[in-house]
Amino acid sequence: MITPQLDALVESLRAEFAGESRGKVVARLLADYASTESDWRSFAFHAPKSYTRNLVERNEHFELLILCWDEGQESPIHDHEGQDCWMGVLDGDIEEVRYDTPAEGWRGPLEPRASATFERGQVAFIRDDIALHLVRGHGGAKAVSLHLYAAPIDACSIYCPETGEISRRTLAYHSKRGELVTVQD
Ligand code: 2CO
Ligand code: FE2
Repeated sequence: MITPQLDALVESLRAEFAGESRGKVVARLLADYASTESDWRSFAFHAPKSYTRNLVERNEHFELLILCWDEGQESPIHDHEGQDCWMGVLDGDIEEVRYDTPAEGWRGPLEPRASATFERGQVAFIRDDIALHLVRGHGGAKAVSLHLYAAPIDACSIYCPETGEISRRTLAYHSKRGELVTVQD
């Protein structure tokens, strides 16, 4: 797989996270890549069952993923394990719905706090002390997004919108560097 611009982005991110100013220019790097490049397409796989998580790079500092959202697909309401999460839009429009984290032990329906739509080249940021969120293609349409977690996350908590019930979800990869690793129907 020949992906020179995506490789260049990974190298720039590596240099950024190796330095003192952890993550300071990450949003700009992701925005520059998302708004101008398209060599991510060889790493993007849509699947009918759920949105897919496609690994670009993973090291001790960060994890870079391409997420593909097919028509009508959305994430559960979830947190990010205390890590920083940037989300840039590569194709289509992405909607993010934010929720307040319920108080410890609280159970009941979760009400959205805010919703925002991002277009190609725009970058959103979230962390657990900001909000929980749900992500989907705007209007149920297809979309592709670029996610960076610092540090990598292997699982997260998901919240039932009707009851507030919390459960754990393992975060799997659909592909790694363009090679399929799971079969989804
Ligand atoms: N955090 C979700 C995941 O990694 C995607 S929503 O954007 O952060 O599957
Ligand atoms: Fe998320």
